[in-house]
Amino acid sequence: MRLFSKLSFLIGLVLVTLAACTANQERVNKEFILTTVLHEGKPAFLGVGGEINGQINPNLTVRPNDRVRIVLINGNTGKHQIVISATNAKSGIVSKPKEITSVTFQAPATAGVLEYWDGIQTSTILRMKGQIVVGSTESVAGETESSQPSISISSAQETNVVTLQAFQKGGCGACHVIPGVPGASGTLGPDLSQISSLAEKYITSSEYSGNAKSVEEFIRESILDPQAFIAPECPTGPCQAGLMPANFNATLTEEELQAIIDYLITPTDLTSASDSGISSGDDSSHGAIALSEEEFNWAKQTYFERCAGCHGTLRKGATGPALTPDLTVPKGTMGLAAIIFNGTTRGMPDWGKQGILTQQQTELMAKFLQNEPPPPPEMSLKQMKESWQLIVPVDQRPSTPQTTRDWQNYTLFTLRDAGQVAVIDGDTYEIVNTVDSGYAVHITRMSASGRYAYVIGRDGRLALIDLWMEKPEVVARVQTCYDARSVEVSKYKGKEGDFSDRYAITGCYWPPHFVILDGLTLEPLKVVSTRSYTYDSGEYHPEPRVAAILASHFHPEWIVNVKETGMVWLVNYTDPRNPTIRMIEAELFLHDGGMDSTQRYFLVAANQSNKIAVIDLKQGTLTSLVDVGKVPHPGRGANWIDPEYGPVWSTPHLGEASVVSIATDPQGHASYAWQAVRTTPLPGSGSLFIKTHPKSRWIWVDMALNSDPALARTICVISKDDPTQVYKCWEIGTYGRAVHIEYNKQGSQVWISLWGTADVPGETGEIVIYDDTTLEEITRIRDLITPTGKFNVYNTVNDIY
Ligand code: DHE
Repeated sequence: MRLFSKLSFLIGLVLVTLAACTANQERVNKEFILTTVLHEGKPAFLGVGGEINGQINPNLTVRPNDRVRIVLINGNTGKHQIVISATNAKSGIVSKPKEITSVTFQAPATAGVLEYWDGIQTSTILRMKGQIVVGSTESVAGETESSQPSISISSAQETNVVTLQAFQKGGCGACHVIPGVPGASGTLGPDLSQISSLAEKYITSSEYSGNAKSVEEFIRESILDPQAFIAPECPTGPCQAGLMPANFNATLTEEELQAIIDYLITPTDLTSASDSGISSGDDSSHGAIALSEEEFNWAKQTYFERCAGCHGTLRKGATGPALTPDLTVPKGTMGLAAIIFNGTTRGMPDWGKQGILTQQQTELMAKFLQNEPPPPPEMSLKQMKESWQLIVPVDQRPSTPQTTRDWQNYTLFTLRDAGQVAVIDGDTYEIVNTVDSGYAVHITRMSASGRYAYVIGRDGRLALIDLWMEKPEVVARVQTCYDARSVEVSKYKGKEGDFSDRYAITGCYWPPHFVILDGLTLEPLKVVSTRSYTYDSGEYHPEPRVAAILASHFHPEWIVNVKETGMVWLVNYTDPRNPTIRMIEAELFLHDGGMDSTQRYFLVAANQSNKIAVIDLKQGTLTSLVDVGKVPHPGRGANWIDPEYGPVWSTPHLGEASVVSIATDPQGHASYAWQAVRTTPLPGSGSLFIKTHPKSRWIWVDMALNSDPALARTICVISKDDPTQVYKCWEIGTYGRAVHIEYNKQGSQVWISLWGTADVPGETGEIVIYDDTTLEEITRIRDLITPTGKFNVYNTVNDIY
């Protein structure tokens, strides 16, 4: 029996290492875990978990065409490798105790029997081999049961197995530290190492709001009715109400619940007692994370729509953490579902609480995340050209503006969940037209003349709108990728030529590339991959996403921010089919940014590095890396004159409640230049955008992603005369989030979105317009579907912010 020692812990280890051991990115439908043991004096494979648990050289039953993975844990010191007959598939070689490897292969299309064996221990090959039975589940299950020897398990061992399974099923380790439980090192909830003594303290304190009279009752209450009492201390600060799932009543059996309670009161040595070799409850090995085709496709699409932006299409992490199976499987379905449903204080949205995903859907997503990420498709220039539609050729478009409105004072509003853009007259507040654009529209940029608007959807679909038409309409469309965030135009006019309205560029998250297009027709001209090496350690990165793109006024160049490699690429578009690129080393996780008031310097947030990189667009060099607060998110930032430090550019933060201002005047205020000279506290974190205008005395800032709903719909203004503190904050509505600020052309009014919920009548969203002098509300444009970003034509062309 000692041969199976510590096997339960090995399971945890398997789960941690699973993805790393798997080269193949395709979805696995069937998974088995084997370990090596001495059985009756000879080496053998032992099945771990699920239907093969405890069986020597088990038969592995699969269906035709299943994608099968066998994970091998070395149970001793010998060298081992799994080889599959007739497929050429073999695992790596393990030689140290607990070392793990795996092999993934495709089962044949027809029923039959394959063999697996140890490719190293050839002298004992007769003992270290088994069958892979390809056929219907019913026909092979009986065979498996009857033909394989198995190992009996003591009742003490069984109890510990139930305990481990219960912790795994509850996903407790995702949020709590629980000594002795594999992978239980979460920091979202209280550390449970000393829960007995803490429970005694809590139930006798005056703050206690529950009904428990004993430690056991306290733990039971905490699991079944988590809102009864919120523990005061969590590892990262005060514990948050609503984070602990309230559905354990339905998901844990009484036996499992009692096992958890007993263990937390009196932890036992699960290690020595788990000689049985039984799984700790890993659900990956027995299909609990399996999804039907339909569920998998839904989850894949939902991941792309909701999660890929922060966690990466390949799930390797970016703004949010990596979500590869080695990291997700140890958290378990319930642990992951809890995080998806409730969100986290570190910025993960509460998809369940917001009513966007149901409990069942969060569990589906949790299962999806424990599977290997499906490989996303590439896109060629040919495919882009096939998607290209020239709806109104250039010579059939108006030669002069067909409207009497001041089209330069149009503001284009993203109606995010409607997949539309509204063109609104800034003088009359009338909606001039609403046009269909891509999915979850992200941003709009204007051509250098202002006549054309380029709208990019998250699905990589780009729409070109002609603002000179009496009713602005889409004149061309194209799709340049599957996942995009940025678009920009050629703006340079000077000694090196006049490139106004000539070219456009889209920046993609997936595939990781940028595409140069004809600015008037959207014909795709050139695709350039950003797959490359990180600026610092030179690691190859398969998915360096294109974040912000801005057009330089100093050279015919675009500033392309390559997020994961930390490089700013200056792409010269003079000859767009043969572009030259100057690569500037900056900092990892470049995201969004804007220019200083002279437009010579570009300031971009390296958000997860808590820095702002300053690029000199005249010289094409990195000027400085400035330390700011946690997770800066400037949008394009705000330029203004600080009474003490002269011209500054400011950014708020997602991760802390402050606006930091960086001095930007190396000529007039050399001693302050490129330093973070001022921090103005805000009432909350979660800021996405800041804005001002040269004529304004205010700086406006939102806190759209604050977890407190009241702060999320609050806007603050800071006075340029006294920037030491906010001047005033107020809620702009009774629901939703106040997000993104824009001025009208005159710089006299401020437009803010109240971002609601698409399917809640009366709360879908509106635009609130304020007088910038008095801060009084002027009017509201109501019943818009989820308005988010907004872009005034004149201000966007001239980079006024
Ligand atoms: Fe954005 C700008 C990426 C979520 C509204 N956003 C940007 C830019 C990038 C980016 C790279 C800079 C573009 C440029 O200047 O060329 N945004 C991302 C994400 O990866 C992220 C975090 C997650 C995602 O899934 O997309 C994300 N963004 C959002 C939102 O949830 C917002 C609030 C609403 C929405 O669109 O769903 C949102 N992002 C905006 C807006 C801008 C923007 C309004 C332009 C700001 C400006 O003033 O120029």
